[in-house]
Amino acid sequence: MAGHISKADEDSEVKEAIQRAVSASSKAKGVAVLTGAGLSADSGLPTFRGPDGIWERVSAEEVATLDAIKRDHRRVWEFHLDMRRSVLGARPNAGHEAIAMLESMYKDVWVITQNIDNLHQEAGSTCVVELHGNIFQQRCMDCTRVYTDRSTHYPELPPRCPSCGGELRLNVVFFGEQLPQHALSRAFEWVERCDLLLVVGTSGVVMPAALLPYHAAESGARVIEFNLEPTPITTIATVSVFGRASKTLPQFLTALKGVMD
Ligand code: BJW
Ligand code: ZN
Repeated sequence: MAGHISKADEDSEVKEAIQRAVSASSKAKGVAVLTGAGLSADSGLPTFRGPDGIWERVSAEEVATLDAIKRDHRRVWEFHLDMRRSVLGARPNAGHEAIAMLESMYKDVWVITQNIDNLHQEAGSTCVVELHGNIFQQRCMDCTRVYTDRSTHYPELPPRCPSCGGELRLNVVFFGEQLPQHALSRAFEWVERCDLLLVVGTSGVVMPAALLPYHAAESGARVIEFNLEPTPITTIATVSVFGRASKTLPQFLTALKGVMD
């Protein structure tokens, strides 16, 4: 049928893209990986954008801004406690595991994630920088102490700081807020030092994280993208592998092992 792309054609396109990705990667020394919500989609966690995205159900202004905290902090907490429950029920998928396994193949592997779900650490990646915080942390709005906490029920919302009694907020980065400076500068340093950047499951529209692939390319690194569909990053990528990251990343890793052993 005219215009119809068969499953076999799709599979061979992916295979061919993976071969090109392997050729572009086999001689790399330092590897950085930038990840987004699409990587955790196959762990059952929703993405933010797109038809089934979180921002289709609830507006970011209502639950992910400083204004939202000022207006209705309890609502912001309830939304994120739901998210914490979902994350507690999620396990790293084969994509997270493939990224962790890169450490056995390259000397330096740096993971830069926009995700707040802790799944890279659970999969065994040892060098992870979190650009947008972590759903299992909260910080005091008065004394700034940070607490790690996996609770999903509190007698009072927002919960109070055990040390000074101030209001605790999630230690995640909302729209209009600065990213943690140490995390952001490390991320820029790593993409500058790497010669290969894998960009996985991100729409590439949220600043300043979306600048990292451009910075890597300008600093001479090859950029390989893994996504379901084209994004703004596709235009600068050496190769884009279209498909589910939980499938394509392990395929990439296996093919890469074949040429590096
Ligand atoms: C798959 C798949 C599968 C699916 N396999 N792939 C300059 C210009 C314009 C705007 C700005 C700017 N500078 C700052 C801004 C404002 C704003 C911004 O960027 N807005 C844009 C949206 C326009 N940025 C900020 O406010 C940031 N702060 C900042 O810059 O401070 C300085 C400043 C402030 C004000 C003005 C100027 C400067 C902070 C951003 C904080 C983002 N926070 C969130 C929420 C945190 C947690 C929470 O509350 O729940 O972080 S928003 C949300 O988006 C979350 C994500 O980390 C982030 C990125 O999303 P991601 O990961 O890319 O996911 P999706 O859903 O967008 O995409 C999923 C992708 O996966 C898709 O491409 C799918 O195809 C793919 N996919 N399944 C492979 N199985
Ligand atoms: Zn405090």
